Amino acid sequence: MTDHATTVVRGACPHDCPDTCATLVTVQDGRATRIQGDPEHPFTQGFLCTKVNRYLERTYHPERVLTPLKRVGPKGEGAFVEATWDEALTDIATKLNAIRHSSDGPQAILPYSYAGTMGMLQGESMDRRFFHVLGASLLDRTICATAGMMGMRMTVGASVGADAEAIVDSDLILLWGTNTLTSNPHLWPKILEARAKGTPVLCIDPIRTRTAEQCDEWIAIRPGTDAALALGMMHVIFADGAEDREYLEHYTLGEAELRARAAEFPPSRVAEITGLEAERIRALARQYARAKNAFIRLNYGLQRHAGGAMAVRTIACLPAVTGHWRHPGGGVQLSSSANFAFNKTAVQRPDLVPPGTRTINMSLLGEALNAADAGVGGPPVRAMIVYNSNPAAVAPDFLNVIKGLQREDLFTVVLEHFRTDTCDYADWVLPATTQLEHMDVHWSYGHLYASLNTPAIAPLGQALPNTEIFRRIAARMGLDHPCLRDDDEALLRQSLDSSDPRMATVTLESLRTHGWARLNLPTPYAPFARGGFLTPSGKCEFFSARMQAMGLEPVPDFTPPAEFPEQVPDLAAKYPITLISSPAHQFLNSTFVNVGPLQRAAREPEVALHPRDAERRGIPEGALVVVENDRGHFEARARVREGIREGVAWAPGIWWAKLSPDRRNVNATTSQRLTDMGAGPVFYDNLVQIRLQ
Ligand SMILES: Nc1nc2c(c(=O)[nH]1)N[C@H]1C(S)=C(S)[C@@H](COP(=O)(O)OP(=O)(O)OC[C@H]3O[C@@H](n4cnc5c(=O)[nH]c(N)nc54)[C@H](O)[C@@H]3O)O[C@H]1N2
Ligand SMILES: Nc1nc2c(c(=O)[nH]1)N[C@H]1C(S)=C(S)[C@@H](COP(=O)(O)OP(=O)(O)OC[C@H]3O[C@@H](n4cnc5c(=O)[nH]c(N)nc54)[C@H](O)[C@@H]3O)O[C@H]1N2
Ligand SMILES: [Mo]
Repeated sequence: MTDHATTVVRGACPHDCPDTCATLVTVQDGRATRIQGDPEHPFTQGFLCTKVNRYLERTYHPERVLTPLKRVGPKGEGAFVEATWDEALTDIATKLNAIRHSSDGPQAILPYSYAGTMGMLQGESMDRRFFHVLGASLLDRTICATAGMMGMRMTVGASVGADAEAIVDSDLILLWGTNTLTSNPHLWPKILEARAKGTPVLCIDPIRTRTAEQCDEWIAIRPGTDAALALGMMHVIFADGAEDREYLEHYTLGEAELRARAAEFPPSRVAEITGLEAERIRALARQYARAKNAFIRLNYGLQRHAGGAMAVRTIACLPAVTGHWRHPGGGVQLSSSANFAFNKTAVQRPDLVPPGTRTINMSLLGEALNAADAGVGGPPVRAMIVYNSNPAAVAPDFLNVIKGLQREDLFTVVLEHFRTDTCDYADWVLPATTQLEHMDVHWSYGHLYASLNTPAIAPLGQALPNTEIFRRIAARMGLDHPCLRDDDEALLRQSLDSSDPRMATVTLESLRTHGWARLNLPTPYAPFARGGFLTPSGKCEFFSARMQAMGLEPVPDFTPPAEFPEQVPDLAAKYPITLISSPAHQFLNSTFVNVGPLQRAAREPEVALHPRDAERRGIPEGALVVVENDRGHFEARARVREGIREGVAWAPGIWWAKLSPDRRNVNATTSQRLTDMGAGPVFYDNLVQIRLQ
């Protein structure tokens, strides 16, 4: 540090990613000049991803929204004029109060948010209080992870799993439905460390992703069939007598039922379901059983199918069958989120929700905006306040969502950094601060460190933190509950006011000093080494009485995708290709799509397909194609490649519709069906046809 005006500010990456990096932001004369990963943070390891390396470019982007914007053209056109905060707040307060006091009442107002920022403050604090005091509809935030979360909850009891840092000591690594190098890149150096000691790394994915390419083996499973593979592995393990009898006896519930179910899945049957060779299934099972502490890294890809929760649940049984939980580095990890015990009750005040308030599933936004009674009883949705989300791009069944957003009688307010697709339908766009400009505190879903984000620079233009925007709207509406006046510092303190022993190391003092803190858990952490499962029985529940009570199959099973060709032969004759639209390397969901170098690196909306599928349709490499089904269609550039299963296509990333050739994106083809548990979307359970444009 040579210049006196130069400081380095500790921060946290706010994005929806398991890695939740600790950042160091260099500030010179009030301007951020550099962002880097904290070299001391054990998971960040001093590097940032392709996207967040461009965070300053995104923050200072010439197209940042820096004043309130009022719509002047028709909805969807994107014509706005600048306005003052005073004009914006007056109009918004007047409109929301009119709805609140109308016969429809406050439940006609819908919040819509997800994880644009994962921060405790800017993501889920004052906003919740505001909507709770107002009595607005509640939002069920299902769009990403609820199916998998339920699968874990029913089996091991919570979103808790093997400690990612302990993977370095694992003796077998299965990357199962996860594109690690893209979606969880900071795990990769740890995987390489294990591999240097001789640990094999296998990838189970219908697509030969950049991760699969680096692995010792790519196991090209058919989409949505993972539960069958796991049951086939158990079949072989039980048949060989390779299970851990002692672990099973002490720490699991329903062994007999699981054995009986696994018996129904011999490798020959599993081969038919999964499209893998029976011999390969046997070998995988034996390799797994021989290992002592195999690490299964699941991510969310395989739960975006109708049987997604069951798939996660079934795979999560494997380490209990073989006793791999006994050793650090052994087990399954989907998420580490339930280890964090921030005081959400204090921060969000669920006690203020009026009794009987309805809940609307965010994955059914199209339905909610178009149904007279929002599909769940109660008044139609007359106003929607969107923040930390871009539903016009990310929600399933795009055409229905757009039809809803286009309603002239819907009052829409969007808090944003940029004029996203959703903003084009807004009555008001309000300028929000980025992570460099506001305070926040973060948990993680991929490791065990909490982190503090200290603002590095002053807000640009007239941008305000989400918390402050909700405080101001509340005040202008005349909502006078004192909790609506707490400032960010107070919210921060309340969030850390936790009596949970795991949070003992996560204090304001430790966070202010180091920027981050590991939860008060042993290092390395083996959560279920001696049982202690978080289920009602305290055991790993192969048999789930809770699922039985919900009317669901209580024992692990294979639940086929809703659009599984064998089950829907007529549909499959018309639409024979399963379309997976998983994350693009250069984007974070629909964030960063408008950042020049990242957009150029991602080129344009693309769809990769197998050479035989391409040939059959007369599609040459690079041709413009239409991807379609009965729900809708979108255009993309064909990429013909071997690295994909026949019958599967891959359209990476959630492009902004307005930056796409036909002003639509992949969600024009996805459905509003829901998963078996958790009421999540089934983005990859999606049959399409592809033809030359
Ligand atoms: N660069 C980048 N990183 C991201 C994101 C991003 O958009 N870009 N998004 C973030 C978010 S919100 C999330 S939730 C996570 C998601 O992180 P991941 O879960 O890793 O990502 P997905 O793409 O959902 O799934 C990963 C892989 O699952 C495969 N897959 C799809 N269906 C199946 C199946 O049925 N079985 C199996 N075995 N594999 C299947 C896909 O081909 C894909 O390669 O990533 C986060 N990180
Ligand atoms: N087809 C298909 N659709 C998908 C997926 C898929 O794999 N395929 N993935 C799904 C998944 S896993 C997820 S998690 C969802 C993601 O859906 P979203 O959570 O909506 O994610 P983003 O598209 O990144 O949009 C977040 C928006 O929040 C804004 N933002 C960021 N920080 C702040 C802030 O501090 N304040 C305010 N006001 N705004 C902020 C960003 O500018 C951005 O426009 O998409 C889902 N949709
Ligand atoms: Mo997600």
